[in-house]
Amino acid sequence: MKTRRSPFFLCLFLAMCGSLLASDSASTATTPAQKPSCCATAPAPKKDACCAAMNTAVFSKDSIYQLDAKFTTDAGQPFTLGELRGRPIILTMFFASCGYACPLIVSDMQTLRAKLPLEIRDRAAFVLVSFDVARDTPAALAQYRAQRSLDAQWTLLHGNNDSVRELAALLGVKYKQETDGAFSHSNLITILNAQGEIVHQRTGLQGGLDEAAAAVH
Ligand SMILES: [Cu+2]
Repeated sequence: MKTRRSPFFLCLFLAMCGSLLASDSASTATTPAQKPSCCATAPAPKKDACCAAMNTAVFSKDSIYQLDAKFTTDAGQPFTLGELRGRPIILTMFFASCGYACPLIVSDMQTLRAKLPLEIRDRAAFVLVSFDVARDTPAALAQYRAQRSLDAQWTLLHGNNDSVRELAALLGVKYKQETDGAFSHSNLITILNAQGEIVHQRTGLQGGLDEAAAAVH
């Protein structure tokens, strides 16, 4: 008995082929992927899934856009890192109740922002991702945004354990919750290019902001 293949399975097949190609060869990182026909023709929910898979295929394995990690903004909206694609990113992983290092890092990100030429500053995305998945709920992050007067150019993200660990591994961020609930963690400001690849990291809590600003394009 013959069955007709549905557009959904065709879409899935094309998406899988795209992923395989991306992991097999670094050369695919710079070659734009063929746009599966399903992206143009499938109904909305399938189109999104298909195109999301296609988009991961055009970036190198070092790009944060290879991650399928899902986050929630401080406004309670679902968010994937792919939404920042095409913009330079200044990103830090942090926790909102940190009493020392994280407030200094956020201040440094604000200083760095002021150092950027206006044209770059307008395009840049400033991102804070919390590794305190239990306490830094979207509501807690919204409170942090208000406290620190962070405007719409800042994206504050809550994620589950897997998403946060996946991102931390890619960025080289280490963190560990201590018995008092606070975290010991790397002090890193990461600069990513429009393709989501790391171009610079400011390590520690002092200096290096001119170099970091120069890396933002
Ligand atoms: Cu901290």
